[in-house]
Amino acid sequence: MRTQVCIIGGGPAGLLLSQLLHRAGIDTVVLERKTRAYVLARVRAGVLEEGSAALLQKAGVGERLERERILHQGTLLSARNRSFRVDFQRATGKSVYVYGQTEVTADLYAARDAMDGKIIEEAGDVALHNLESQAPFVTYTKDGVSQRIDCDFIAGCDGFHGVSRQHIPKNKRREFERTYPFGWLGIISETPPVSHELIYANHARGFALCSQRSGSLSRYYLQCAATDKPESWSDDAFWDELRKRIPRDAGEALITGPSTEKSVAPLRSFVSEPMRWGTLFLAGDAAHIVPPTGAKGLNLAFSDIHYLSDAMIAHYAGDKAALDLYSDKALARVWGAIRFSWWFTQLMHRFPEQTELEQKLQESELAYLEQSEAAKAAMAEQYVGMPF
Ligand code: RFL
Ligand code: PHB
Repeated sequence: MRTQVCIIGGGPAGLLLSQLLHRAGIDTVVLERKTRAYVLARVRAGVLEEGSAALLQKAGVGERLERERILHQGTLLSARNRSFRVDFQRATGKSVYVYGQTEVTADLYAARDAMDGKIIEEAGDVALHNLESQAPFVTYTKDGVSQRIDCDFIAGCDGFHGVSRQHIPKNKRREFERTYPFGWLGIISETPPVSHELIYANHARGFALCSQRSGSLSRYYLQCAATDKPESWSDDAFWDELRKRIPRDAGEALITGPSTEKSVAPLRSFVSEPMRWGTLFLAGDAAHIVPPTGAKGLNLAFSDIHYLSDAMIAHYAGDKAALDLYSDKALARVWGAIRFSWWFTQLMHRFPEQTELEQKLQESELAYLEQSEAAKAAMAEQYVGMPF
């Protein structure tokens, strides 16, 4: 088989790239290791920046998003069971949208199907070849048979555990990493959200987050030990702990119910540079990971795809230098989000080795954020997303 761009990974980054290139008349094939049902069942991000929503509109997949998204003009931050508000709209003139990653992925699959997009599910043993030549190719197995795709370019959109990044020689790649000494235990419950706006709570017992998917579906998270197993947390234990960490009025109003999903996610900051090697271009979690505190992961994957799709479209239109700028442009925005996510994670979590001095500094910074419009504006500007 031959295509122009072979895309490894059928997550949000890979699907959006395929869709944007297709609309510009560029042929793609997407290779996904898992089944579509598996990809669609993965519960992950919930917050979209306006820029991400605009990109989905541009890709022609914004119709349901436009109807169902929930506009959030601010967020609540809480310390010691007392909350204050950061008004995004007032500080930046921008808002964010709550619209689940599961919905985004479903919309992208539907759009690719409607245009007869080539998505090969359950592609095993994916390997990339001849990356430094003009004639790269990808091999994989499907139903036990080996296959080959020849192409002009390969987009590595296969997430943090994917194979693409590993094809960049170790001595040409620099990795920057920090693993945080805790995880997030997340649940979904078919209960109305405790608050219209998200609540990010700093508490001596650990961080908590109240989020949502709709008026009747809630998403809550608790900071937990990285080694905790979701099975060892009963629903009752989860609700009791959440109530202790969030603002008092929210704790009293909290409506609980059985969880329909429960999982523990590790927290990590990670960047792999450069994001291009020969004919291979990395995008999304394949190149970088942020802790979820700033709600940046999916949005960063989308800004990479904005830069990459523009560069590929310009390349095929005759601008042979366009692709050379991709890695630097994407990395500049990536480092901004890495820094913001690290800052917000440091501010809101309880670290096992935290000294009393560090705790006082954290309290003081939260107090400053509460009092200072300038500090709120800086936080809001980054939360709603820097322009791209
Ligand atoms: P994905 O979604 O991991 O998709 C990669 C795809 O590649 C496939 N794959 C392979 N395919 C073929 N061959 C191989 N060898 C392959 N290896 C892997 C995988 O099966 C998969 O389908 O990466 P992508 O597309 O870059 O998208 C990134 C986002 O999924 C991620 O950044 C966000 O989910 C992060 N994130 C959040 N981001 C936000 O912007 N806002 C949020 O509110 C937010 N909350 C979160 C999050 C991530 C979380 N977890 C579980 C890590 C909350 C959580 C709890
Ligand atoms: C979510 O709803 O899953 C969510 C929201 C905000 C975050 C992280 C996750 O910062």
